[in-house]
Order: sequence, then structure tokens, then C-alpha cells
Amino acid sequence: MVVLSKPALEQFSPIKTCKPSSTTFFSNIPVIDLSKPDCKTQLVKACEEFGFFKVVNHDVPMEFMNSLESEAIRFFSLSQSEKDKAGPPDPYGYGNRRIGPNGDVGWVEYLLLKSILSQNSFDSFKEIPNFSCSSSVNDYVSAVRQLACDVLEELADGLKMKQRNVFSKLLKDEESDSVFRLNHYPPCPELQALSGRDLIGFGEHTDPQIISVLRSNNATGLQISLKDGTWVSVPPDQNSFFIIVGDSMQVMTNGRFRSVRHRVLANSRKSRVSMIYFGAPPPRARIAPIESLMKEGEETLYKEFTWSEYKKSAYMSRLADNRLGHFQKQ
Ligand code: GA4
Repeated sequence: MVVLSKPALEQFSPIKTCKPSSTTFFSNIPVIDLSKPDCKTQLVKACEEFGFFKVVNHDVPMEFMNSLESEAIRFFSLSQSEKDKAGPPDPYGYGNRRIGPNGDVGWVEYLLLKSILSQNSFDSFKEIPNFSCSSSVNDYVSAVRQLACDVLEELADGLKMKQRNVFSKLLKDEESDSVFRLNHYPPCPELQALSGRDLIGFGEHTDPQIISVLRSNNATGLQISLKDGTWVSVPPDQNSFFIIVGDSMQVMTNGRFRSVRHRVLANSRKSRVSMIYFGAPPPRARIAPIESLMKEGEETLYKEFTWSEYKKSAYMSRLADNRLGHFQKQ
């Protein structure tokens, strides 16, 4: 996807577009300062209202972000044939335009990596040809996993749960099924020719996992859907992280936290590079509404399932599907 000629866009069939959405930036996005003692209350509020927020004053060293970004740019600048040696994703590896196994496409290329947490807390990844799974990935993923766990522990506190580690222990488990993704959205100069429509980089979806931690370079594109269904653009911030509540968290909180629909639109001028850690439970973990979080007489909205059952069902779905629908009661 290095040369972006008009034929390249024409070959991209079907070209997925959407009605031009409002370019108004989401100005009231919750920005949570993790160093403030009252952050737990704000975190809970943000998860209820948006299922999405930005965190600042995190402990992830800037050099981890920068060196992984450079490594990603180096990989995505290789020739198409070199990159293809790292694919197709099964589901891990290099993918170009095709997302998942069921016909979804987007103006994106990516690397999907499986995170393996071994006894000494050092991560390693499935070998990917041409992608040096060097210390930059390991350092970065270890640091963002820690960030995800810190946020989850503050959330457990904010929800007044007896054990702070109810959620974080799932990510820290040696068998945690967490995934890591590097996305590259090449600029699409032909965008103007799309008769005023927007080109879909990564189509709308919710994340199946517990929590996702996203960081991108300073390029626009990410949008989230508000409760009323309006799409709003998230101003990029390369020094901060965006946290996305996933389906499993929505279930564990019996719908109190919102698994947010989000998508990425292609940009006509600037290349967007994002890195996302998807914090997941171990395959055998049971995902169900947590009783202590429910009010007296409150009914459970979801049937319980194991993470491996949910993942299997997710991989049979299309990106935009309401995957929790199958697990909703009635
Ligand atoms: C969305 C969140 C993560 O990127 C991902 C995606 C996965 C994939 O790209 O292989 C899925 C998608 C995601 C949800 C439904 C299925 C699976 C593509 C798809 C159509 C890695 C994940 O875990 O679920």
C-alpha cells in the first residue's frame, strides 16, 4: 500500500464510504489525570457516560511510544511483497485492507500480535517475518498493560468493590488472551474525488475484550459514537492514551459501563499510525455480571459465557454486528 494511485483506489472494491460526518471535535471528552486522588470517580463516570476517555499523567515513558512508532513505520514502509511475508493474519500477522475473516474491508494495513505473558512477566510475541519483535514491542506492551491494570484497579475502587484486582487480575493472568495491534492508515489523496463522502479506514465496531488502550500519532481519524448515535471526532494527542471500554466490561458491570462503538476515517493528507493493546481475560474465564455491582432486585441482562466462547462467536461476526446481542437475556 505504498503507491496510492487512482487505480489503487478503484481496485479497492468495494470502497467503503460513509456519509460525511460532522467534523466537530469532541470537545468535552473526559480527560482524566491519573495522578489525582479523585480520578476514580471521574473514571467511573466516563465509563458510564461514554465508555471512552483520555488519560494524562500516565507512567508510560515517551521513548517507548516513539521507538515503537519508528519500528512500525519501518515495517509499513517495506515493499508490499516483504510485508506480505508477514501475513495473511490467521488471525495474527500482517493484514492489508481485509479485516477479520468475514468480508470486512478498510483503508488500513496492520499487524496483529498475540501477547504472551510468561512467568517472569516478560512478553514475547509470535514470530512475525520482517517484524523485529524486539524490545520496543515488549517494553511498550508491558507498560500499557500496567496502565490498563492501574485504570482497572481505580475503577474497581470507584465502584466500591472489595477487591481492587477483580478486573486487573484477568489481564495479569499468565493465560490472558490479550492482543496487540499496529494499524497504518495511509493517506488517501483521492478522497476529494469521493463526491464528499468519507472513506472508512476501520469500520464501526465495539471491542470484544475488557479494555483497550489506544495511542496514535498526531493524525485525525478516530471517531466515537455517543449515546444518541452521533459520531464525534476525537482530537489526536500523541502524548496521551485513549481508553476504550470493551464488551466484556459492559457485561461484568451488567450494562452500567458502556462498550463504545468507534471507527476510523481515512485522511487525505496524513498517515495515521495507531497502536492498541486489547486487554482480555484467559480463555476459560467466566464473563458474567458481578453480583456485588448490582442493586437489590436488579436483573442480569446477559447470559454468562467464557471468554473463549465469546471470542469464537466474535470471529463469526461482521465488524459492525452487535456481538453482545446473542448473549442478551430474552
Ligand atoms: C475488533 C477489536 C480488535 O481489533 C480485534 C478485531 C478482530 C480482527 O481484526 O481480527 C475482529 C474484530 C476485532 C471484531 C469482530 C471480528 C474479530 C475482526 C472481526 C470481524 C483484534 C478483536 O479482537 O476483535
